[in-house]
Amino acid sequence: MHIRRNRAWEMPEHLATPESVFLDRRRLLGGAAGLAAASLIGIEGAQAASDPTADLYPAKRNEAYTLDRPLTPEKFSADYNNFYEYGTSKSVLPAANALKTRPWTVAIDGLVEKPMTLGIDDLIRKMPLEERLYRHRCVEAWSMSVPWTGFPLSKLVALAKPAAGAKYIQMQTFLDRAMAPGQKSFLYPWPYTEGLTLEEAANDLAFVATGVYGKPLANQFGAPIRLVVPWKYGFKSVKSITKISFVAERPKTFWEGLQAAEYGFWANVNPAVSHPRWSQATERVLGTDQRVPTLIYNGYGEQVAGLYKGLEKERLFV
Ligand SMILES: Nc1nc2c(c(=O)[nH]1)N[C@H]1C(S)=C(S)[C@@H](COP(=O)(O)O)O[C@H]1N2
Ligand SMILES: [Mo]
Repeated sequence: MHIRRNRAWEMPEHLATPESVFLDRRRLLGGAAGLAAASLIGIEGAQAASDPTADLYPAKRNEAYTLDRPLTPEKFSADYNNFYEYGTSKSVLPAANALKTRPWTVAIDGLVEKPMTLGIDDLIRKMPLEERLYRHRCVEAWSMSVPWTGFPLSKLVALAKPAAGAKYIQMQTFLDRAMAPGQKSFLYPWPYTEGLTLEEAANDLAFVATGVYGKPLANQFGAPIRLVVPWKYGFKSVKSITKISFVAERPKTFWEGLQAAEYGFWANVNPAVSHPRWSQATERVLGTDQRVPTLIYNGYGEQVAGLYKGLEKERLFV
């Protein structure tokens, strides 16, 4: 296969969108409040006009998580989304305006000391928000690099206090057919469900995002709270979470339920293991005309490869 010599991933980090751009935009939105925000829906997607946590953004960037490639400009990543609750095309932005993100609760149940239901704003304010630049590699062989704001998943696990016997966490998206027309389709095993082992959830890279591009998450990114696990294919990063269950058995995920031969539980990125219907060797960089080589664990092997010692017989890369 012909691979372009022009390797975007070798460009220095200073080409990433500077934080000042986010700051300016934030000031703009904050100043004129609801109306200005509403008039921007066409470009950036809906955000709760009076988001009660908007003052927390932009959060300070954690310089331990930076990139070897430029950030994807928001105009591309905010209008090229997978969010099947709002349709199976990439242009879900207008449809996702129907997602109501307040009031919103996240239930924590299963094998925990005490099950609880947290209001989203209380939860966000309890957590130490920071910004991280992460790569994202969709199983469909496209990729992007975005500045998420959020907190380590390990902090949420600590808050939940898992009980003895808990081995996995299962995370679910809301289920509301009136709010999400895609959920009227009986072709899919709604609600969208994903899972991780507790060891994966404890890894420093496992992140819970409540914002992106220096603002609260726009709806199409999975507002108001989503998972981000950048060493795995994008479908593991479940959006718009309402329930987190601590369980003893490996949970059955949405895509496994749909097509187990093609989408497994582990779904770690690996250029050497093809999807049954296409190669995973390279990826198209969103917003460019470039294809670049895909890296094992999406370039995060140093941080996560150790999680899979002794599991070599499993389908780690599907
Ligand atoms: N609830 C839900 N979460 C989801 C999806 C979805 O359809 N529904 N799509 C997944 C897939 S395939 C990808 S690649 C990412 C896309 O995230 P983005 O739209 O923010 O780029 O979300 C993941 N999380
Ligand atoms: Mo994806």
